[in-house]
Amino acid sequence: MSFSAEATATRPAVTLTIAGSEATGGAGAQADLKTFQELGTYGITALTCIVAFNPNDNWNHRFTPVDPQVIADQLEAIQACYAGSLDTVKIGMLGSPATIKTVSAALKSQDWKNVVLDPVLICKGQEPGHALDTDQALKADVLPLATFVTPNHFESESLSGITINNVEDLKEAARLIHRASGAVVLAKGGVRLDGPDAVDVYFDGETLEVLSAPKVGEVAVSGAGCSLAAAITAELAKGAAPLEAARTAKAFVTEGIKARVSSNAPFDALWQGFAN
Ligand code: PXL
Repeated sequence: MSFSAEATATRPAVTLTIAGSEATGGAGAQADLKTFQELGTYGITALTCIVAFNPNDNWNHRFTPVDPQVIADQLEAIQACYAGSLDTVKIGMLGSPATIKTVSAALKSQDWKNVVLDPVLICKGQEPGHALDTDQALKADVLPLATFVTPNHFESESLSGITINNVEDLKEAARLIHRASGAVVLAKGGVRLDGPDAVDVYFDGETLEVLSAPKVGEVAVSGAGCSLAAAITAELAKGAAPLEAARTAKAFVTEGIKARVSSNAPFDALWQGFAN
């Protein structure tokens, strides 16, 4: 293989993630970029915050927001650089109302084909109360811009306003979130619902489909949610229909969980490179 500077005939689809750094590499922008690479899209990143787990305090999150002006600068560079070819974005952890304002202003400054929102309201180990003002701002300023939203169990309860104990509840939540946002919804039960399978509910306003795969253990793996939404983003950018993107993403994440990487942290991390 030769590495020439000449333009290649095929250009990869460009996928942007607006997300936080999770320093140990399991979740956040790192998971998104690895997923984009594996699925053949050209990944770019605007960082919203830096998360550093504290090994001396139960691996709790230390959260540092990136200055809103610095977020705006990154997005300005990205949007100028890829004007005309950037139409697909994934939104991960935003973390504060100020960040949400900055990101929603940048999103509104251009047209998008796909805005995939992983409405990260809370991470493992955080208190729900921390997320309430972020929750409100996300609903008001970003959810209306989303074309595809991937809430987990907690986020589905928060966005739908109902309690979710089983698949029927998850279906109802998916319908309610679709009605409120107009977006395609993949509401994730993951390991949170009882039973042998990890069940997610897809609803696009017409088609309701339960996506199911045997659970790989009963413990949540770091990066599963990020990688799922990133895989949906990559598939949509390559032209897949939403249901097909969701199916491919679910299969990708299931394989990535099977190949998970353990470390000295008390949770494993999904490995996107399972095929290598
Ligand atoms: O998995 C949710 C998530 C997203 N983004 C960042 C995170 C986490 C969880 O730790 O740190 C940056």
